[in-house]
Amino acid sequence: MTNPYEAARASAARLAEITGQPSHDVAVVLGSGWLPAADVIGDTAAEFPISELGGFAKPTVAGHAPVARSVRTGRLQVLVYLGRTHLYEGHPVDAVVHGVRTAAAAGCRVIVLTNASGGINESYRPGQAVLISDHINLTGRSPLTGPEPPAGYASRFVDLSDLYAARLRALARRADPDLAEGVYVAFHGPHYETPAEIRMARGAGADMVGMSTALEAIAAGHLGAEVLGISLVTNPAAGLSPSGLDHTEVIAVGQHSAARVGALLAQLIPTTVPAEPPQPPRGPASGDDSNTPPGASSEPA
Ligand code: 8IG
Repeated sequence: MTNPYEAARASAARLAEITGQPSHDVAVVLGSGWLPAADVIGDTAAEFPISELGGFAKPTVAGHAPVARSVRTGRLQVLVYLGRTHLYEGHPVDAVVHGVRTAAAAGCRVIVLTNASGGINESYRPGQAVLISDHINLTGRSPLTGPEPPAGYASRFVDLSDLYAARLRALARRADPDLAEGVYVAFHGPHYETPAEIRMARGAGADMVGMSTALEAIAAGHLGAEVLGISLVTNPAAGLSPSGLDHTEVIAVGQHSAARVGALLAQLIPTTVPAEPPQPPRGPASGDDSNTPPGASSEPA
């Protein structure tokens, strides 16, 4: 059996073939309610079923095949997943994080994880987007379970102190100064929490609750990518609303807010990867007529 890192490299190679793009710069995972954002991030260069990349779990929902897009915005090539694999579908953790590992293998140094969540912090309103400042992983799982990763990869004992990069959160607040920040607690699901579990999570410092993102963030951080997490709060968590949890309400709130959060992503993504630092001049100003092959240095090593 191939290890998950090799599988991701194979998927990244397929991605390059399918899209004609040797690498991608930023990946975006669109969670529930975020789908319309896909159309405003940039110009779609390619759209394909993720099954063509290999290594992804078979979807548990029949009917529509999950797709990804290669999107251009400015000088950046963005890999957009229009959906994700959840642990609660019964898939192995490696399948849940395969999209993120593929993105990292494709060159993405910034990974944007979006989701929909229940609000634990009672100052949050349905339809509000909140920056994830940190998480509490209550799934009981880790994408780094198993032997040490192969040579060339970081140790499985990875530091998560700045998992949701402060640099990216600052950029997001520049795009929208009203953005709140909160701690996301991930439960395994698919059932919603009991009111007692929500009281526990609140006591532990959680502001919003969901069933995704944490494992993908860990896998991305392990691969050295910077993570930006944004959660669309769509319902008060269990025990915090007199009416209880209503899935159709959750969907309606998501649809209502999608355009706004899409605009935020579209504005933010181009700022997340700094331009290459200016290169030292190499040769005559009339153009590059040197015989130096690309990537070769004219300086001694
Ligand atoms: I939308 O209240 C959404 N997703 N676990 N709890 C959990 N996931 C959610 C919730 C919620 N709301």
